[in-house]
Amino acid sequence: MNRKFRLGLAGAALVASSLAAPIASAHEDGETTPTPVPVHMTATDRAELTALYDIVKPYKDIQKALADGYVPASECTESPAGGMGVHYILPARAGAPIQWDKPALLLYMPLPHGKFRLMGAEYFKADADQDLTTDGDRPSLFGRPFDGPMLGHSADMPIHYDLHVWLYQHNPAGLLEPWNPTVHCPVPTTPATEN
Ligand SMILES: [Cu+2]
Repeated sequence: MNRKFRLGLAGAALVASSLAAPIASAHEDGETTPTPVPVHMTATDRAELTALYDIVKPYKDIQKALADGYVPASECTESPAGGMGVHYILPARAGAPIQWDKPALLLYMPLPHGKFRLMGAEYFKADADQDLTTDGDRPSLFGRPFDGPMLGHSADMPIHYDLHVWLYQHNPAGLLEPWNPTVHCPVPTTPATEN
């Protein structure tokens, strides 16, 4: 989700990206080099994160995502800090309790000819009290507190927390950082104008 209105509570987690060790099963498909899993993670966090690569992998085929009920939830999203691509959301999961093996959103880079390349996943949790100044219900996954609470990015989206995981698109800012500086949305093609 767009971070235009993001509050700055998650900055401390930036240190998470500085210490790293390789992850074994991350990129057998060789598409990109995912950000290594930080070494400070607990064994459980590392195991879950490693498993997540395989859980999300079938969604490299966007038809699989559509068949499972994911629907487009944003245009290609970009900020000065980087991009997120296009969000696809599974609405039932977005309203359900956070489960590490069931991310509510998928992140895709739009490609020419209507194709999409899977970059990662995102978790979403509505803020229980809808108050930007309190964060007593902030979730964590993989040892990383969610970003937020932040305003919804559309009229029907509540104040919420979210967490991005750049499984299949290396993020030099960190595996769990919201914006990926390597991601740039395609320049929209302007229709040819008559002279
Ligand atoms: Cu996002």
